[in-house]
Amino acid sequence: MLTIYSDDHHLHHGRCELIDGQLMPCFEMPSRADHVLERVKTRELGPVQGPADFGRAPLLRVHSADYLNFFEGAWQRWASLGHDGDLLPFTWPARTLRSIKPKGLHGELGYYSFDAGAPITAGTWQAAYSAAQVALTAQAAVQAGARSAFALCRPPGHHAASDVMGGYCYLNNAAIAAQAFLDQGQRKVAILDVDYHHGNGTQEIFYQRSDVFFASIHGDPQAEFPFFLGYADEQGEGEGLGYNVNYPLPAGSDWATWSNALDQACERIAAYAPDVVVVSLGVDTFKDDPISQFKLDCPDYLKMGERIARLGKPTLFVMEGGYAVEEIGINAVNVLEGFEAVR
Ligand code: Q9C
Ligand code: ZN
Repeated sequence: MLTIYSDDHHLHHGRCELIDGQLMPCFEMPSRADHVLERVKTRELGPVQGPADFGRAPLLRVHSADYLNFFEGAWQRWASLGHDGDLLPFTWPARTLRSIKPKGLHGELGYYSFDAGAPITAGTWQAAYSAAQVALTAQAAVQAGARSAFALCRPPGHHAASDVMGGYCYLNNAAIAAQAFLDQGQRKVAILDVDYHHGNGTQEIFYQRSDVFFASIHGDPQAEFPFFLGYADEQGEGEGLGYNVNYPLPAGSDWATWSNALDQACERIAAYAPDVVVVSLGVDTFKDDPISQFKLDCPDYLKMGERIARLGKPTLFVMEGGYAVEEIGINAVNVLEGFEAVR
């Protein structure tokens, strides 16, 4: 399997995040992608190539121009105010306030974010831009006829909505790739999100559309981030009604519980009969993940890949979460090797 990877992810290294009332070093750190790349190489998964540059146009198919302009320019505005630490939002247009866009940097940042989990640093735009190009380059390989490809994206993307960042995510790599498939002549794309957290950004982007089917298996938002989306009654809206499915699972879920949801998701995807499948590949479902509550073990990821392969569709894997840094490479590449073992 071809892997697309860019060193530019090192340009994004947030300093800290607030967890359980404590400021902690960011769990979403550069060594995550380094470990996955290392495992891709030691397992000889296949060639590793850098991304091509498809420019801004494919990003604009998913994100608003105002949002991209704000994100690209935010660090300069912050730096010109004399700061050199991470730019973090701290006030959002919650229910009792107005959803207006103030002119100042912090007001605008609150408008374009939903949590304080997406720090903007000097290199964040470049890293996120390159991650989106990584996804698009892997997408192009599948579009050109490859059975599968792996977009080793960092930062991740599935929490990023059309004009909102959050949850370590800025640009929705999987959504950008899914839209590119459609723009290049595919008629139906299914996105399977196996990250521990609900893919709220991806769901929002395609919620009113029937040309993208979105299925997500994740920690029950009653108790887990992102809390305000990802419930089982969210089935799509308008044209999109029936093209969104959520499988919220309780804390402590192991492979038996999780794989039952995967079987159901795959049956729904098979019934949709997509031309291509995009997998939002988070491996924070791992038993030792420091911020998650599922109990999957390393060999389970092989079975995950096998089940996805049995859909029999061209498949693009896009890296999302996974914070047990020592095992992230083993688990992510196990999914890819499980996929490749099924012919
Ligand atoms: N600072 C992904 O796995 N945790 N994102 C809440 C807030 C946020 C996870 C802590 C978890 C986001 C791509
Ligand atoms: Zn996650």
